[in-house]
Parts: sequence; structure tokens; C-alpha cells
Amino acid sequence: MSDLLRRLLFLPPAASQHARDVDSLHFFVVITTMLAGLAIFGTALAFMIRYRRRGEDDRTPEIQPRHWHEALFIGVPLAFFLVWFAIGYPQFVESTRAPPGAMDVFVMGKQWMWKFAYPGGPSSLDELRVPAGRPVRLLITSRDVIHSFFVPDLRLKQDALPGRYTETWFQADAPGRHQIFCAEYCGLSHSGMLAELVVMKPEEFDAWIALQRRGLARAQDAAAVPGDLLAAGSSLVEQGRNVAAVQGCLKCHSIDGSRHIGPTWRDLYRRRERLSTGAVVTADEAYLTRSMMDPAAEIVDGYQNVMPTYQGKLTPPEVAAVVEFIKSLKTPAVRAGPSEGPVYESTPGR
Ligand code: HEC
Ligand SMILES: [Cu+2]
Repeated sequence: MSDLLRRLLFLPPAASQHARDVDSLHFFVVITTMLAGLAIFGTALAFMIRYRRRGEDDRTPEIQPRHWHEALFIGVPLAFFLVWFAIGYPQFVESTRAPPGAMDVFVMGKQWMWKFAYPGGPSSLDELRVPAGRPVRLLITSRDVIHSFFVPDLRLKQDALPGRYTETWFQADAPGRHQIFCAEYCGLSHSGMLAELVVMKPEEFDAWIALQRRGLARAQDAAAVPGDLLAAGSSLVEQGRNVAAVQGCLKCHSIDGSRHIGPTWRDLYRRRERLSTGAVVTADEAYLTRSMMDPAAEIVDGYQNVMPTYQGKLTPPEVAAVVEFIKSLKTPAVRAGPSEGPVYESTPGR
């Protein structure tokens, strides 16, 4: 049934549960509006015949609709709307909250390509590799204009905004390849801003990312170019540490838990932070980015509004690196040594 509808509506294959849920909602909306449209059309046709003018002196009497007519006209569409909302809203909420343990991938759009950075530092251009059957959280930003990350097969579309992070997540069903588009007109080669999502068997993905990390380590040993804050080869966390040191963040922020001119970065990530307005926010990626771009907008309770803005001073990749650095400053819970195999940055508390 849904396969038939999918073909009738020219929809691409659905590569995740989320895609199937979106399709169900889509089919439901299309079918109910078609039925309602047909019913209105049918009624109009029946009335045309039944109440046609039968003679020269045939006059229509004035008709006043009854109250229950009015109630029906308002109530039925409203009921439909509420049903759509009841199906659609939970889907929307689910699509914005990655499950705990999702693997984080940083996505950066730029004219006219997509760059992906994986946990531990490896990155790739115009090709996003992910394991099948595991949740992947995308932290999306742009380094120039607004782009939009769009994977039709996953029914996934999220804007990429300069100086800000947006997030979304997905879990692909099975190994395969899917087209990625930019869905926000962004300049001359917008239509060529293509990338590919490669869903791999989980074992193959683990092997691939391990290989990438080893390659990185070797490149690091071969000495990174001094002076380049985002030296190719160093991990995001390392890059973030450099950026923070060079930009002078560490003059005001400590990383050891002690209070300085600004709050410490130790255990800052996902901390519940009380603001001077009394509001409490969770220090997630979006908050950390805002804190650098527009520090005056949210002042941490008990601190002065003295932090300068870094809008325009930090490039989006540098911001991503600092965010990763801050995220790495977690006091470890009791944990036995470095574990074997891939370690995914997880998102506790979600
Ligand atoms: C002149 C001192 C100073 C410098 C330099 C500075 N900050 Fe801050 N920062 C502060 C103060 C004070 C606050 C708390 C008040 C506020 O929220 O604006 C703060 C708040 C923050 C917060 C929110 C912290 C929290 O606990 O919620 C982040 C994140 C942050 N800064 C990042 C940075 C980064 C990244 C840099 C360097 C690129 C930097 N800061 C440079 C003084 C500074
Ligand atoms: Cu674009």
C-alpha cells in the first residue's frame, strides 16, 4: 500500500524509520485532503443538478444556514488539523532529539561543498560515511552563506547557518548510497553542491574510521605546519586547544575547574547554567557557540559582561574545534583505562 503510494507520488525510497514516518504523515494528509476535495466537488455537482434553475420565474429563496451547519464547517477541518498535528508534532520533536550514544559528526557547508568531521578528528569532503543501524547526530554549520543539508532518502533537511550550529539526527537502515543536496539557493554553483551519504556495515565503518585515525596520527607525527591553528592532521580537540590559547580565551577561562574572570570550562559541556536573568540553560553546542558569537546575550549568573565577541574573529571550523575542546574537558567518571575499539563522543543526559 505505502509502496504503491510512494510510487504514485514519485517519492524516493525511504532509508530510515524516520523517512517512513514522514511518508505516513504525508500519505495521510494527501489522502484526507483528496477525499475532502472530492466530497466538496461531489456536493457542488449534486447541488448544481438538484437546485438548477427550472424556469424563467424560478427564484431561489434566501436560505439561512443552521447553527449546526456552521459548527460542522468549522469543526471538521479543525478535527483534521488536530489529527495531523497529533501525528506530526511528536515526529518533529523526535527528529530534533538525538538518542543518547549517537555518534556526532560535524557538518560544514561552504560554497560549494560539504565537509564532514568525525569523532577523533578524521574528516572527509563531499562524502559522509556512517554505520548502518546506529544513530548519528549531525552538528551543522556554514562558513559563508546559508545552506541547507538535504538527504531526500532520509526525509532529512536542516539549514546550515554561518556562526551557529543546528542539529539533527538520523539512523540509516541498511548499507547503501544516498544523494545529499544543498536545498537553499547559495550562489552560482548551488546545484552542484552535491555530496554522498555512504552507509556502511557497522564493522566496516569501525574499520574505516580506525584506519582514518591511524592515518591522522601518522600525519601528526610528521609534524603539523607550525602557526596553522587548524593544522591538518591534528584532532579537533587539539586544534581547539590551540585556538583557545592563541585567541586568549584561557586568560579568562580555566580548564581545571577554578573560577577566573570567566567560568571554568571543566565540565562545562551539558552543565545546567544559571543566567543573570534567572533562566537556566543547558550548555550544549548551540549555547557554547552563542556564548562566543554574542556573549552579552546570555550572561552567566555571578559574572561580569566583559567577554568580547568572537563573531568574525573565529572561523566556523575554529568554533567547532573550540566546542570539541570544551566538550573534552570532562572529569572522567570512574572508568577503566582507554577502551579498545572506537569511542564515540556520546551525549549524556539525552
Ligand atoms: C576578557 C575575558 C574573557 C575572554 C578573553 C574570553 N571570555 Fe568567555 N567569558 C568571560 C566571562 C566573564 C564569561 C561569563 C559572562 C558571560 O556569560 O558573558 C564568559 C563566558 C563564556 C562562555 C559561557 C560559559 C558558561 O559557563 O556558560 C563560553 C563558552 C566562553 N566564555 C567561551 C570563550 C571562548 C571560546 C573564548 C576565546 C575565543 C573566550 N570565552 C574568551 C570572559 C572571557
Ligand atoms: Cu549551498
